Amino acid sequence: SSRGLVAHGIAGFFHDRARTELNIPEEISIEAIVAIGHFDRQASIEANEKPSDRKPVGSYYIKENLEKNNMAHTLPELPFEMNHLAPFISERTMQVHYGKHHQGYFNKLNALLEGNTELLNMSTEELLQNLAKVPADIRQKVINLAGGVWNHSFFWPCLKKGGAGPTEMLTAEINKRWGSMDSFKEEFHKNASTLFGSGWTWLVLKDGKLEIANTFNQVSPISNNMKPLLVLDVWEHAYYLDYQNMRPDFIKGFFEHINWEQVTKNWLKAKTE
Ligand code: MN3
Repeated sequence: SSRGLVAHGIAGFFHDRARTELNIPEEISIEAIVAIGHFDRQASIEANEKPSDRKPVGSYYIKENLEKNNMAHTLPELPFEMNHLAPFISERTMQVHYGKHHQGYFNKLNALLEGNTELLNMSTEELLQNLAKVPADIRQKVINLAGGVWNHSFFWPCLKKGGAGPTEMLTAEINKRWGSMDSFKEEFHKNASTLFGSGWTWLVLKDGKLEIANTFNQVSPISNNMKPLLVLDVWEHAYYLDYQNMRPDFIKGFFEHINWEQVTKNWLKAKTE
């Protein structure tokens, strides 16, 4: 059945009904709400309902929160064209990875949280940083799905073809920590190539220090007080069409496609937080 979204410009006759059906607290003005759930269009037509009889179900969204959260759980635009990274990452891989996997995490997360206004009004970042607020029976699903959303949204801007190297300041920090850029790459490569199964290899700021860390499945370092600066997705779906089982070749290509401007931005932001 099709769903009609009850969104912007809700007709006046709908206000009271929406407030009642969706339990919108008195202190929230109807103008502050950007979308109030949805109604079942097909069922409504079949029942020969007048629009004023339609009952909204689902959730209401607070406009201010949606803006703050960049529309809560909607897929961000890719910062480049699908074929931008080829042949390092082919257009086909991008279509599947971004269009199916990343989109899939959004869809499943939205479906999971449907009806839970408190959680829907938290950004993916807030969810992952406040897992204790998530009911225990859906917590693992939120780790998987919100992690899948956030990690991929963080990953794409880390990639770029033909970018410049790290800034002098960041290079100095990496040298201080690993001795040289080559040693940093060597350790990153080792982490990424030996991660068993599915996961991510990160450069993070942890207690103010640069560290390389692996996370499994969709676990995000932001759930563990780390501030991500750079990441590589080493799930098979990230490279299998282009490299089959040769993950090390994919990692080698990654070092040639790091958006160091973005990493520097992440680093400067992490340092001041
Ligand atoms: Mn992935």
